[in-house]
Amino acid sequence: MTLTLYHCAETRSMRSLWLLEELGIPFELVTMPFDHTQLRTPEYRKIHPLGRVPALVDGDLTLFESGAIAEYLCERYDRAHRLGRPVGHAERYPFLQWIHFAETVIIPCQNMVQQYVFTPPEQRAEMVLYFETRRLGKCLDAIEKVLGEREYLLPSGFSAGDVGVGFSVYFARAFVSFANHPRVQAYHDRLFERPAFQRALPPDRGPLEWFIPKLGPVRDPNTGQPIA
Ligand SMILES: N[C@@H](CCC(=O)N[C@@H](CS)C(=O)NCC(=O)O)C(=O)O
Repeated sequence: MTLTLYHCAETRSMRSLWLLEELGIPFELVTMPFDHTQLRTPEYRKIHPLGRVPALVDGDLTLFESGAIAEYLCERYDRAHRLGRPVGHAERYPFLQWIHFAETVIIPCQNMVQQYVFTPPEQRAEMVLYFETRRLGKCLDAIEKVLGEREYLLPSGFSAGDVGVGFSVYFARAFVSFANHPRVQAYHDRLFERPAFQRALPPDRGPLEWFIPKLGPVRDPNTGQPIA
């Protein structure tokens, strides 16, 4: 078995790790610190040209987009189609939509991490924080609406789409209150309980502990309530 995942805890590579855990297939995990000490080495940039995570190596194949990795793992290793929806399946295109919607949800969060964690307080752009929080809220509205009809994003049940979007929802909880999104809250809690999700969490620290203490006061622009 030559399947190797390059990973930083609780970043987008958690999607790939969680999916591998759901699939229950053997793989090698290379966990790196979320800084430039290993991500930007020439050696790692031969695997991921931007020096980011995730990257997946399977024999001669190297992939470095989390959505593509999800599609590949489902097509190559999900023989029973528990997590994927193959070509010809009635839910194929909604499935792909949710795999990629995961990025739409995480991008406002990424921009807020850049603002809150990597930008000195005096240089933070309040309007960026405001716009991104609003944009994140709209994403949660869309998920809330779908979950009004079912427990997971697709009518037939849990899929790799929930892994992608679910990680983004897990991450989003640091920046927005779910008070106005009770179904998203229940979805988050349902996913959090999954054994495969638990195995994808870092063993040595609490949920999102790597940045939540650095956020300071975060207020939801919709409710005015403090978040973290
Ligand atoms: N669209 C890419 C984004 C990858 C990405 O930006 N990963 C972040 C972690 S969430 C990263 O590695 N950042 C490190 C850096 O930019 O130095 C994917 O989904 O795989």
